[in-house]
Amino acid sequence: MSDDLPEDSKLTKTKSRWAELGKFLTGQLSRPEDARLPPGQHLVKNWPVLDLGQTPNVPKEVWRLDVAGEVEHPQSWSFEDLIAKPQVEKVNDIHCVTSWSRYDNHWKGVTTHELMDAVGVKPEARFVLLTSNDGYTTNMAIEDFASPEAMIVHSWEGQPLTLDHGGPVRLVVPHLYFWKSPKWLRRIEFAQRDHRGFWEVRGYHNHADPWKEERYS
Ligand SMILES: Nc1nc2c(c(=O)[nH]1)N[C@H]1C(S)=C(S)[C@@H](COP(=O)(O)O)O[C@H]1N2
Ligand SMILES: [Mo]
Repeated sequence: MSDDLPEDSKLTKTKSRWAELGKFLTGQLSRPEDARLPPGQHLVKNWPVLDLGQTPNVPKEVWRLDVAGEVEHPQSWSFEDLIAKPQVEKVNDIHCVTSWSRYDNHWKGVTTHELMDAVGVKPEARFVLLTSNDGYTTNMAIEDFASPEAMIVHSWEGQPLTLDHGGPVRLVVPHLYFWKSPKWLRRIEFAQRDHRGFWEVRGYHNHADPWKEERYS
C-alpha cells in the first residue's frame, strides 16, 4: 500500500528535510503567561488542510473501520455501527508540527475507550498502528491511544467532517502533534510491537508530545 504514496513529492521531501534541520525547534518551554500554547507554536483561526495530497473519496455508506490484532473480538464497523455507539462531544486544541495551533475544536464521535471495550483489547497489546484510506500510517503507544480525550470523530463544529479534513471518519488524539491524528481512518491494529508510521520513519518523533517539543527523532 505504501508503494502508492508520493515518496518523492515536494511536501514529503520538504518535511523530511525539516526533520534533518530541526526546523521550528525552540528548545524552550512555553511562556508561562500563555501556557495553553506549546513552545514554537503560533495560533491560527482558520483550519489548514495538510496531507499527502491523495484524498480518498470513501462515502460513509461504504466506509469501513477494521479493528484487528491483539483483540478478543476483531470487528469491522460500518458508519452505522459507529453511530450506534454512545456519542460523545469534546472540545480541544490542535497542535500541528508545522507550527500552527488551533483552539477550541468541537468534535463529536466515539471515544477510543468505547472502541477498546467493544473489541476487548488483550493484555499483550502495547502499541497501536493506524492505517488510512490514502495509505497513510501512524503509530502510538496504547496509553496514548487510550487517552480520555482521544476520539474517533465524524463531526466538527456540529457538521459532518469534510472530506478535506478526513471525512467521513478520522481519529483525533489531541495531546499529540496532529500528524498522529489520521484522516480517512480505515484500520486500527493492536500489536505487541511498535511499527513506525509514514512520518515516524522520516525523521519525526515516535511519541510527538507538543509540550516537550517532540518534533523530530
Ligand atoms: N490519512 C492521512 N491522515 C493524516 C495526514 C495524511 O497525509 N493522511 N496528514 C497528517 C498531518 S501531517 C496533519 S498536520 C493532519 C492535518 O489534518 P487537517 O488537514 O485536518 O488539518 O492530518 C494528519 N493525518
Ligand atoms: Mo502535519
